[in-house]
Amino acid sequence: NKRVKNTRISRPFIIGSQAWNLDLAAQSEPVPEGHTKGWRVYVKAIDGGPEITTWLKKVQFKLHMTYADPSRTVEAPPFQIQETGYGEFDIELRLYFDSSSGEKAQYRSHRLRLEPFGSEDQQKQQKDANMVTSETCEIVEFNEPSHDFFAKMTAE
Ligand code: SLL
Repeated sequence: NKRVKNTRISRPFIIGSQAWNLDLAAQSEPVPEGHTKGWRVYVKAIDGGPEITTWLKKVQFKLHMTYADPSRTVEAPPFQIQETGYGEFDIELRLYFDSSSGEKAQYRSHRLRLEPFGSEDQQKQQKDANMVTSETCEIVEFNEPSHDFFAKMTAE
């Protein structure tokens, strides 16, 4: 599986989280003591952007060590974890690529935000919607990709 010289493939994608206040009376499942927020963290394509499933095969999310099983692996889309909790922390992500690529996993970090942030207007919107969304646009780069992987990526 030779490499394609002087070539780089770049793809944008999103790492994000959403958090909301739990309505403890309305929960169907019991919520652990002290947990006030629901949240999810995800890796996804940009709306209208290129697919990520061509290159992304698995995501490992490493949560705060206060979680019973902090290392969560998702092997198919949606690449997402949903949880409840009380505190903000940095989530460590490891992205695993299509096996034809021969690429090593790449590391990313995402700050889980539970409280409204940004300008006053933005905070008001987040409060009114009971939804704090925090997303960053990321780019993954494959330098001198393998022939097989290059073929897959350019066949999209
Ligand atoms: C803080 N430095 O104090 C952070 C720590 C801990 C987050 C946040 C619950 C875990 C569980 C949870 O939200 N942990 O009960 O399983 O703000």
